[in-house]
Amino acid sequence: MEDGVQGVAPTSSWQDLLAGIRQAFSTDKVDIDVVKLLLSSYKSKREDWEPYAKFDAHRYTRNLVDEGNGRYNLIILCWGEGHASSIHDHANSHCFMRVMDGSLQEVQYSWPDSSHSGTRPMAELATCDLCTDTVTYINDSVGLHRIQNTSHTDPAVSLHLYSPPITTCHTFEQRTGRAHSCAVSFYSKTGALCSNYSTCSGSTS
Ligand code: CSS
Ligand code: FE2
Repeated sequence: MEDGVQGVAPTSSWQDLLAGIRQAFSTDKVDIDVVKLLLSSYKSKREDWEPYAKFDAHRYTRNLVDEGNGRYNLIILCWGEGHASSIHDHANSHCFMRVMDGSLQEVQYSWPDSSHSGTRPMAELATCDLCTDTVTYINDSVGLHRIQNTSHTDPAVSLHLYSPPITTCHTFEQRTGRAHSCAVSFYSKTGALCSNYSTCSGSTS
């Protein structure tokens, strides 16, 4: 495993991580660096998160780990080979992410220019390859993004923390910048499958 923050090997257990996050969100003030450090400090063991890692053959899944007293949601996302999200915002929430297995690619975009709304291709800001154990952060001031598992042979799993919890976001058409409102849902909650699943992952145009 690669070293964690500033060359220090991760030491925290899954229980430490869950308790540390609960503590970090015990007040309304979110310290982004503290949460990133908590996620980096976790020494990943597959048996901790695998009970939540439920895959679908056709699209990525969102699996609720912890409702976080209503202040945040901790979610395991499962990405089959070639699966991708739409370009999306984060509904004014913080979005923290750690890759638990495999690799993912993040492509960041700027917000569409409102004076050309719905008529111009979206501008790419950056592309990052996120290997196992990478921790990243985004919010709406940073921009929009798409996450994708570009591998044709390996699945990927990532742990996401959204605060406040996201129930509705916007997806964006890459070719036009046109936005659509989208309700998000869970494929499973604390290990039990849900019905009526929707990821908003359909629009990749
Ligand atoms: N925001 C997407 C995943 S990429 S951060 C989602 O929660 O479905
Ligand atoms: Fe996202």
